[in-house]
Formats: sequence, C-alpha cells, structure tokens
Amino acid sequence: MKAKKELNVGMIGYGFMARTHSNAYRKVGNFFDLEYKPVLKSVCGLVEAEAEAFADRWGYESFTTDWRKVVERKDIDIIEVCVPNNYHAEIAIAAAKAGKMVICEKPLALNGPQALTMVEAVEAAGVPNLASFNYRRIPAVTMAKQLIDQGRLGKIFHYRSNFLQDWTISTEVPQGGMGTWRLDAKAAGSGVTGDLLAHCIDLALWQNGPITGVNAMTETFVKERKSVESGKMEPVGIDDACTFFCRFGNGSMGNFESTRYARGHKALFTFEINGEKASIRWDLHDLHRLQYFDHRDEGILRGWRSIHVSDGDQPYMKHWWVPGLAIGYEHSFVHQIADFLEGLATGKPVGPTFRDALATQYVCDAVLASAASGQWISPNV
Ligand code: SOE
Repeated sequence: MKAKKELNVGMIGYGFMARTHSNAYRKVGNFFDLEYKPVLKSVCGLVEAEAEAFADRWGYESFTTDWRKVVERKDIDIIEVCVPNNYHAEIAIAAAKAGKMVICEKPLALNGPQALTMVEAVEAAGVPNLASFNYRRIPAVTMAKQLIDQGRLGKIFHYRSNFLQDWTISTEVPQGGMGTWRLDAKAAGSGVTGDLLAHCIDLALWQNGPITGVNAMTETFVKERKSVESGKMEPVGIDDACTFFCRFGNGSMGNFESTRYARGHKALFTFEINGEKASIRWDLHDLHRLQYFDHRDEGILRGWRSIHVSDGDQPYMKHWWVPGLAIGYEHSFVHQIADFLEGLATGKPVGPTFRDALATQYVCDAVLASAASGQWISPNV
C-alpha cells in the first residue's frame, strides 16, 4: 500500500464546531481513499484545562492557550479557525502569512471589508483555503446542485429558503460567553443574518447564481440582555430575525427568512427552487430526502417524488454503509474534509473558497444595510 502524506492539523477553538471538524478528521481516512492522512497535532483554547480535556478526548498530540504558537509551528500544515467570528480575520491572516492552509468556520468575517482582507491574505500567500459551509455536502443538497446543473429545472423563477430556530426566546439567555457569543454583536458581527442566513445565501449563490439586489427587514425582539463579560444588562446589537426579498442575475426572485423566535423549530433549514420544467425542495429535518417534481412526467403519474438519497450512485453515499442506510449532520463535515484533501491531491481547489464566502458576506452586508435604510441595495461584488 502506498504511504500516505501526513497533513498536520492545528485546531483553533474547542467548541461545537471544533468538535464537528475534529470528528471529521478522525473519520475521513476510514471511509475515503485519500493521498493525505490528517494528524491532529495541536488544539488551542482559552482555558488550559478545557484545551487539555479536548486534546485528550479527540486525540490531539498537544494543547495550548496561545493560538500564535500553533500558527508559528513549522510542523503544522493546516490551521482550522473554529472560534467566534471576531477572531476569524486575525487568525486566518496570520496563518496565511505563515504559509498554512486555512479552513475557517462561517460566516467568514464580521463584514465584507474584513472578509476581503482574508481573501487577499490567502490569495497573496497562495495557500489552499475553504470556508466551512457544511450543508453543501449533505448528499441530497449536493444532488440538488447536480440536477440544477444538468438543466433539469429549466428557467428558474423562484428560490425560497428558511432557517428557523427558537432558542433565544427567553429573556434570560445572556449575550457573550462560550455558548452564547452568537448573541453578542461584538463577537458575532450580526445575528441570524450572519449565523443562519449565511448558510441559505451560500447555497443560493452556489445553486442559483449571483444576487443583484436585496430588500430586507430585521427585528430585535429582546432589546437588552445580561452580558456574560460585564454581568450587567446591555443593549442587544444583533438581529433576532431577518426576512428579505431579492433578485438573482438569472431573473428569478428570492424569498428568505430566518429567526431564532419560531417556537417549535430547532433548526428548520429548507430551500425550494421552482423552475419552468421542474421543482426541488429540501429540509434539514429530513436531510436524506430530496423532493422533486418534474412536469415532463406522464400526466396521470405526475407528482412530487420523495427521493431517499442513499444509494451508491448518489453523492458521497458509496463511501458509507449499504444502499438505503442513513447518515447525518456530522457526515457533511467528513465530506468537506474529504473533498478538501482530494482537492489538494488533484490541485483542483474545492469551494466554497474564501472568495466564494466573500460573496456571501457581501450579500449579508447588503441585507443589513437594506434593513437599516429601508432601501433596495445591490450587494458589492
Ligand atoms: C446556531 O445555533 C447554529 O449552530 C449555527 O451557528 C450553525 O452554523 C448552524 O448550522 C446550526 O445553528
């Protein structure tokens, strides 16, 4: 058997996303035939005991509380940025300057101008880079993209997407801190727009092309929350909910909604695309299923097909169990690493690159600017 090239990973962060990415590195070689073998070298986090516990649990060789030490290590090939959004730019740029490959959690940055500095850094350094929009790599979502690219839907009229949650309805949920930094504008940049709509926008740009104009409305239902840092009640600076309309360059209309106030919905991420010939629909709560309607079907049998995307000739599935058996959320991260490593081997970079994520960031900026001004805004390109 040919020896694999080792690829040494430095993980910055030890929260939810660091777990999904670490799990992916540990699994990927068991299920995909790759030239590269990831080696979990070092994890970095704020609290030493927690960094040590994380290293122990996930099999990192070492741990530290200083991310610069990881970035400076000569034996690290790839830096994973899995920390709150306000640290992304500094770490990713330092990593690029040190010649490391960089994988960064979404949204890429606090805003478009900051994201641009990250794009410039990775492109100037010529280092492989990837923004972690994991939902692209759920098999049914990847298959939707394939069906669109095959032209099966015909001319697209509508793109509709939601991301609904309900975990911040209580006024007792604080802002800032380990689990709740997403509610603190300083750490997150924005609320549901950057955290959740960014996923919807990433898929929409990928599947349906550029967005040329947006018209948005946001709301902050809870105006003050206790700050974990100061211990005092402080104004809330994030958007709790956001709805926007848009126009795509291909002439279709978009309709997007995200909120953390949709009681009963924990992570209801959906999209539906209506074309002249066919429509498709997907829902994260039933992630293996792709709903497909084809008007060209014989009239009496015409109807929505519910395709369980789990067969060996459907995206990614031949790497897992046997046809018909399910995989889940965590596998999208395994696919992400598998594709990234394959991209390194073939020299064909996989998306979404930082530049792709910049386009998403510009749409988020336009959405927030439109909500603030009440005007239609064209995203930067
Ligand atoms: C927020 O609750 C969150 O964890 C997002 O940050 C993720 O990006 C999303 O995939 C699930 O929800």
